[in-house]
Amino acid sequence: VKHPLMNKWTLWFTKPAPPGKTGSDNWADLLKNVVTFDSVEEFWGIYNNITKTSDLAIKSDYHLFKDGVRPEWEDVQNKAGGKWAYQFKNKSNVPIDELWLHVMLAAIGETLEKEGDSEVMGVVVNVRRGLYRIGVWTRTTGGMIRPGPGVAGRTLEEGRETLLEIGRRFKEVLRLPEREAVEFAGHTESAHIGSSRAKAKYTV
Ligand code: M7G
Repeated sequence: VKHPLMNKWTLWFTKPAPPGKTGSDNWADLLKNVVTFDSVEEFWGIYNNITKTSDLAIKSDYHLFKDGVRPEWEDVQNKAGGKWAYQFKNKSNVPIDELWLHVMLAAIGETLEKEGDSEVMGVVVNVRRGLYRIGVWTRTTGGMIRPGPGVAGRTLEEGRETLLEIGRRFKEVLRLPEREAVEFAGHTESAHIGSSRAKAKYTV
């Protein structure tokens, strides 16, 4: 028996850049599509057979995105969006494998947002020198949406609340204490700066 997921998901992997190169030199060449699945059983089969995050080389990433969405700012479904992110700066004391598993399960189990919302595009873990970063990518930056044919509109207040709710749920999955801040930044800002160090638009 297979337990179907609400959505089909694709796991991607970013290979570490070769020595002397940075991720920006050949971002697209380093990004590899690993596997697509749409059931709970397939998820566990894959999870049990891939390298644990804690065993990955520096500059690796895992990206778990809805099928049909590339884990890139440039994708049409991402370009007006952004990401909630948190950096774990003490790598040796962080149960990163368990945290990343919980974030993946929240994504495929659709518990990162309210029922009926479809803002979440994917989740990502970055392995960097001195830190792990986990993020949730969203379709919008929490703005208003004008109603149109086949489009349910929303007010600015509703948009903002939808986005903040994802941030709060993400923070809960990471079991962060209240004093820690999870930050949201739009991809446009990140793309301009050329890294994930864009200024936060929201924090929870
Ligand atoms: P990062 O992995 O988000 O953060 O971006 P880091 O600074 O901790 O490594 C690293 C670099 O990868 C960026 O400066 C970009 O050159 C490249 N990069 C990352 N992302 C998510 C994208 C993307 O979506 N599109 C493109 N073109 N480059 C990206």
